[in-house]
This record gives sequence, structure tokens and C-alpha cells, in this order.
Amino acid sequence: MSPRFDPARLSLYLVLDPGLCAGFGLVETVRAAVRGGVTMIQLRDKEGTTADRIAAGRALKNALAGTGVPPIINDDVEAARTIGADGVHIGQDDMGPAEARALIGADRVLGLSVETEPLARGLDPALVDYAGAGPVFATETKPGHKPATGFDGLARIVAACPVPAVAIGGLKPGHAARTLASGAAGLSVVSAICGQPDPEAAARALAREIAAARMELGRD
Ligand code: TZP
Ligand code: MG
Repeated sequence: MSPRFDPARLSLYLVLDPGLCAGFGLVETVRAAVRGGVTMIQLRDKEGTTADRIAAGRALKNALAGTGVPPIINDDVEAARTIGADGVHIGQDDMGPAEARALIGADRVLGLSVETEPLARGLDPALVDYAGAGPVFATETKPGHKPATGFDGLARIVAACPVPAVAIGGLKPGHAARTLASGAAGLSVVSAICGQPDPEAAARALAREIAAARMELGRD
């Protein structure tokens, strides 16, 4: 586990889809989302090349400089290393956590997607810092995703998981209380911020809802 990782960062985790962010552009979306209160940001560019991810990752890293919000790169260890990103997020179909950890070193954050209880239980906390659990709901943002877990399924995955888990998949305003009550450390969203008419307001509404849910659950 990375000594630099603060699980509180999972509270409102924006996953950037460059296509969905095209209206405002990646950098403007990032700035707006940070003003609104996102706590961690991942670049998830499934269409681009490593060169594209390096260029977009650099722009993300520059936009986040001085904010305390860590830039994470999806899948692409080479891009993450090249730009000096804070971490990498991998899925079950990507390189394994042992290989990813060996390539990124001890200091960077490593996230792993887990869609089922057995996958959560099998996660090695010596290698992986946090889990992405879901999808909670069906979502058009990830075609061909695994079956939706619902909140009950999410709670079982989180309970089986030896590291903090952030929930993902179809999460929108109105979902914070049930997500946190499931034991998740936070909400990860794409389309609830990317491509919204006012990404800052969208992020702020979610951040407030999460803060209120934390208070309600006595998790502050
Ligand atoms: N992994 C599981 S669901 C998902 C990913 C990357 C997409 C979530 O997107 P949205 O728009 O927040 O439903
Ligand atoms: Mg992947």
C-alpha cells in the first residue's frame, strides 16, 4: 500500500471521460470540478493512444497542481510514469496488481475495479490501495459493463473488501446517503459531472450531499 494514499480522497472521485467533457474541454471541466469539491480525479481515456493519455494527463496534472487533488491514470502505467501521476487504476482485464505495483513503485496509488464479492475478497491489500466497486447501476458510460450490484450488492462487496472501496456506476444526486450507508468510502462518477451544463454546480451538489450523509452517519 502506498504510504502517500489518504482514503479520505475517495469521497468524491471524478473519472474523466474526454469525450463526455468535450463541451468545456478537459482542463475547464477539471478546474470547475475542483472548485465544486471533487477530491480525486482519474483520466479514463479508452479511445486514445498512450501519447494522447500523456498529453491529456499532463494537462490534468498541471490543472491540479497546488490543489491537493491527486491525478490518477486509468490502465496506462507507461503514461502514468511518464507524467509522474500520483497513481494508476486498473481493471480485472488489465495487467495484474503485482505487475502494476512493480512498475509504479511503492509510492504511487494503485486502484483496482472489483465487480463481485469473490474479487473483492481476493484483493491483496499489500498491493492495492483502494477498490472501485460496482457498477451499482447500469450505465451507458461503460458499454458491456458487468451486472449492476444495487446497494445491497455494493454493501456485500464493500464488506468483503480488505481496502477502502469507492462505489461507481450510475451514481447521481440522491445516491450519496445509500452509497455511504453501504460502507463505501465515497462516490465515483463520470456523467454526473462530465458533460453536465454546469460541472462546478454538479460537483458541489454531490459534495454537499456526501458531507450531509457523512454527518448523518456520524462518519465525520
Ligand atoms: N466502471 C464501472 S461503471 C463505470 C466505470 C468506469 C462508468 C461510470 O460512469 P457513470 O457515468 O458515472 O455512470
Ligand atoms: Mg481497465
